[in-house]
Amino acid sequence: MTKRGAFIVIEGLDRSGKSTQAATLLKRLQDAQSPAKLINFPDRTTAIGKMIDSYLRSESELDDRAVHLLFSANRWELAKSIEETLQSGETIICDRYAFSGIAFSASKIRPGTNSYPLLDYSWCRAPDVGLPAPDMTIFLDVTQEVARARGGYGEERYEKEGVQRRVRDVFERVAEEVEGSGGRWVLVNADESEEEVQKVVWDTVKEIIGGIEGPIEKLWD
Ligand code: NYM
Ligand code: MG
Repeated sequence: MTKRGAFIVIEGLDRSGKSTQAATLLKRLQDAQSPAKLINFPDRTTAIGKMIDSYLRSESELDDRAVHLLFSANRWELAKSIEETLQSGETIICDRYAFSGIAFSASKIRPGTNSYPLLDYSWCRAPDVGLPAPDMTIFLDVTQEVARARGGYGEERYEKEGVQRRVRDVFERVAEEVEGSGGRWVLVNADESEEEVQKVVWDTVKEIIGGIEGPIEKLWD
């Protein structure tokens, strides 16, 4: 039986080193002659992605539920191409996925208060049910202190310490649910040096880069 590509998601807070690690992982796979491709969410190049981009850069305002659904729609518009790529035998490394979708939306506070959620956790999860499920999610866990030492956050919406702290809490619940539903969630200490994290990531994915037997699972199904 021919194997399909592995679907590897890299998740984490802003400043956790996701994009750097995803790019290095891609290079290592290519060096090992293992066909692989890197994608990221939000994919800001599509029509939906452009609306998200403008929202993140605070150039537009959108209702919190509306933007949550746009993030999900942005994944759905690429779902078919993800499946085709995996079936063709190519591995996908994906920088953020539905887990960021839940974590960032379900950590929003009600305006003028400190209480959350504004959007209920299961409401946030619902639109992503049925998407292609990752074979493995690597969560790059960075502490607030190290993120700060890396030069702090950028200018985009959500790139603030209070937001990141709440997002981290919601990610813990996401991790439990992924594991509870049979998914693989690997927590990596992202406070370590770039090289150290690279080593751990490579050791973690090595076993699945030869391909996967069996069907692509569906998320939260
Ligand atoms: N983000 C990302 C969401 O709020 N929901 C989602 O579904 C996804 C995929 O977008 N702060 C947020 C997390 C980030 C922001 O992502 C932009 P990046 O990877 O920093 O460009
Ligand atoms: Mg960012």
